[in-house]
Amino acid sequence: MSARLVLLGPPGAGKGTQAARLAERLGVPAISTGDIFRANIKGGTELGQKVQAITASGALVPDELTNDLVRDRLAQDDVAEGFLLDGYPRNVAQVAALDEILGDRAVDLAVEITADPDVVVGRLLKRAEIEGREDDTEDVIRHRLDVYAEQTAPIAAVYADRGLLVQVDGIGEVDEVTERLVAAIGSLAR
Ligand code: B4P
Repeated sequence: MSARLVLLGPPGAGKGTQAARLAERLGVPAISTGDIFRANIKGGTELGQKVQAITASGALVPDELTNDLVRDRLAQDDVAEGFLLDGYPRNVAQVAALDEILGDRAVDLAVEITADPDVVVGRLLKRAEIEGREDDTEDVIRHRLDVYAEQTAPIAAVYADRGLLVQVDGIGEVDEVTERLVAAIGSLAR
């Protein structure tokens, strides 16, 4: 079965963590714009050089760069059976760009992982101790949460208006959240 999903949620809600698990259950690739930017920064590519300071500040990368990257990725063969987009779309303009990229092959479902800001700050500060991600300092995390509230949260309403939104509580053990997500996406999961 083909499944085309987008995963929404504030930083630290567990998108990256759950995307890998869900993609495996669905048999589709997980595509994380954040991971792609980080890989480019690490590899010192032209794109990486353009976005390094932006991602470090917690701001959104300009839409043209992000949309082009997603357009190229969704043109690859491995998405024929579907995909799970993690961290994209992230504002209303990116929703429109994704609609244009997909044409008639619209998204099947938008899954929003919800989590309290205090919980996500705690999780991200813990990750900072382990991974040392440049954008996991308390100030930048707070800024990412503001950016989420202002620019990303409104897109849940866009998918809700289309009857495509499901919300899943992201608080609890990782396995517990995975099972909630699998239940929420229902027959799309194996
Ligand atoms: P992302 O990589 O998407 O970063 P994120 O929102 O923090 O999510 P992430 O997936 O890393 O964290 P998760 O919640 O899984 O974006 C980074 C930056 O890239 C953005 O700020 C922006 O600059 C740029 N960017 C990306 N996409 C863009 C777009 N479309 N447009 C423009 N710019 C874009 O996990 C966080 C932590 O919580 C982990 O340590 C995890 O282990 C832990 N955790 C997860 N689930 C847990 C649970 N149930 N219990 C306890 N801990 C848990």
